[in-house]
Amino acid sequence: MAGPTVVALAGGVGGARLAEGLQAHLGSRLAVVVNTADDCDRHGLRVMPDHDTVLYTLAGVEQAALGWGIEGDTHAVMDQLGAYGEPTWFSLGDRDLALHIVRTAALRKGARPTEACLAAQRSLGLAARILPMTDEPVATAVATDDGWLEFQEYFVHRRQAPEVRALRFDGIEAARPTPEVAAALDEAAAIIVGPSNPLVSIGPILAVPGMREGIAAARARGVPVAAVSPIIGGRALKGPADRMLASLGHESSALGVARLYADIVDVFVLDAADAALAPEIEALGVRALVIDTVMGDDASRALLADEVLRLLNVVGAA
Ligand code: FO1
Repeated sequence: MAGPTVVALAGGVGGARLAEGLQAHLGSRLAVVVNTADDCDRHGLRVMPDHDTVLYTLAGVEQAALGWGIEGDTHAVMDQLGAYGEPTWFSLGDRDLALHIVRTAALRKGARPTEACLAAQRSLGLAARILPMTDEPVATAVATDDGWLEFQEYFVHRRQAPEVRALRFDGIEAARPTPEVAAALDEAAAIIVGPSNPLVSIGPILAVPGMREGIAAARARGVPVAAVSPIIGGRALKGPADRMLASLGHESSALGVARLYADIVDVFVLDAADAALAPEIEALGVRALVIDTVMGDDASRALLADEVLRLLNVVGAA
């Protein structure tokens, strides 16, 4: 390991894109802790969407337009599954399925999810490590006017249409950070909360018993912790975070998100569009850093990562 570790917490697409910028600077010094509460069984295979979104993004093969899945993937298996009467609303590409087949086989032989995921990362030649937040099963359930829904039923099948009335992370009480996550937090030189959904992507990670304590212990050792706002101008760049914040009683703004993180971060990074919120964020006891956070392309992702690392005084390997 060339130098200290930077630990990023990430969920889906937004967090994956910042992780890509961080990997460009840090290589094997980056560990990305990912949410596993979106994981699901499809056609008898274990799918880990947030891990896989970060995996494909760090490998540079993700579907650029969508953020998940593999660019140029085909869907012959999905089409044939439909012919056998299987549901096809959760679309799995042929190349994506290869990962689910290999990972499910490893799990059946007794491997931990972390071990199966690290093996896939090595196969794809990743420099950074992607660490599932826990190896115990955790599943997000979403309360709507149609009752409790499994996460992918809400997110994909219902296209995030229902208003979210409450969230549940089933299994969270029995979950613990993996040994790999605990070690990464112990050796962290900086911790970065990515611009992912604070409620259903970062929320489950922070809800793992012991996770907040691990972050607090790092801070007590002087490790800087920063969060990047996923909300810009009151809107989420992608996904339902803005509506979910509102329907669950939070302010749908960078300030609303800062309030959720105020007890675990030293710095809150917000977009120039929200500069006016900086004084109220600083009133929370958090330093507000205003920069251009919209990561349109690889260059801007690396730039945001560079800014955040400079802010955290962690000089990139480059
Ligand atoms: N999102 C969709 O909106 N439609 C899909 O059909 C879909 C399939 C899919 C397959 C594998 C995978 O890793 C992710 C997939 N996603 C799909 C995205 C996924 O629902 C979200 O990325 C996360 O669960 C939310 O962060």
